[in-house]
Amino acid sequence: MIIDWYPGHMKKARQQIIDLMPKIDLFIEVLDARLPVSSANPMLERIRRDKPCVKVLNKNDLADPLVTREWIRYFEQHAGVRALPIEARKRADVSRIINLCRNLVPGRGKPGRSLRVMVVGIPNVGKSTLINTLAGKKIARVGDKPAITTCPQQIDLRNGVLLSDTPGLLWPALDDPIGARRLATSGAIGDNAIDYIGVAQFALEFMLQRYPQAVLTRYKLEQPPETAALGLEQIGRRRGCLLSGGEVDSHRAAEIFLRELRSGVLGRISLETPEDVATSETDETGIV
Ligand SMILES: Nc1nc2c(ncn2[C@@H]2O[C@H](COP(=O)(O)OP(=O)(O)O)[C@@H](O)[C@H]2O)c(=O)[nH]1
Ligand SMILES: [Mg+2]
Repeated sequence: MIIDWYPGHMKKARQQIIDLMPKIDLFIEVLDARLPVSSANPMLERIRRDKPCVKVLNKNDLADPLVTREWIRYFEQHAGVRALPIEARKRADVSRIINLCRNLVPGRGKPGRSLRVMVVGIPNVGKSTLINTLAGKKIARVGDKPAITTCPQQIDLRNGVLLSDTPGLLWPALDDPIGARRLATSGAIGDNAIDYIGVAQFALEFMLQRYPQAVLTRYKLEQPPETAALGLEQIGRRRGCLLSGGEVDSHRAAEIFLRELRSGVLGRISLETPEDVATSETDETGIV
């Protein structure tokens, strides 16, 4: 999945959401539970103003449950916001979203006064999957490059909720280099657009700090490698990623490591915590 976001695309996507605002009571913002701040686009907070928002932390099956609990507490401190960990394919999780939506907009969600909802988020967080589960049928294509200029229709979910069939598309915010590398690690950025080895080294360094045992066990390493570059080389050797001269093919090793990390075989991993985000905000303002 590659989406090339140019200023023109961003302006159009933003305008599309702004144009629909008068017809929306509430946003369902889809975030990746493994990186719920880096997978958000702060522009949404600016344009939604006081409009209520249910933040769904999707791909909960891949995220560290303890960290996800911290994130839910973090988001629920904000007025007009509720947060929920979900797996977008699970009907039970998705019914909980509808209940939260009703609670946030008490006057709506009844026959004649439907609750009008729009799903928003950056590419690859699971918007289409969620819309399909909400609608109970396949109306949005999963894993496909979304069209930005289609004419949105509302779907009657027959439970007092009207859902925009086209997700509000936000672009990944790549201005913070650490956030961008977390996004690349998660698979949210087209693989052709990333420095594969650099991202794998970033991810491995992170794993060796936060989840060292998962790496040691998975790749049968006796002790933590001194650097991520050395670690990637050891992983490459373990997996037989060798070039003709016997050297490790770092690119293949990087591919294997990132694929396995993303698929969950190294365990449930969260790439950022509320504390990480608070620290980086302090750094930016210079008040360390
Ligand atoms: N593990 C996991 N994968 C998910 C979940 N929800 C969606 N996905 C996968 O994430 C990818 C992107 O999903 P999609 O719905 O197309 O995202 P969109 O670009 O935001 O519309 C697809 O491969 C989905 O199968 C989830 O809860 N858990
Ligand atoms: Mg989609």
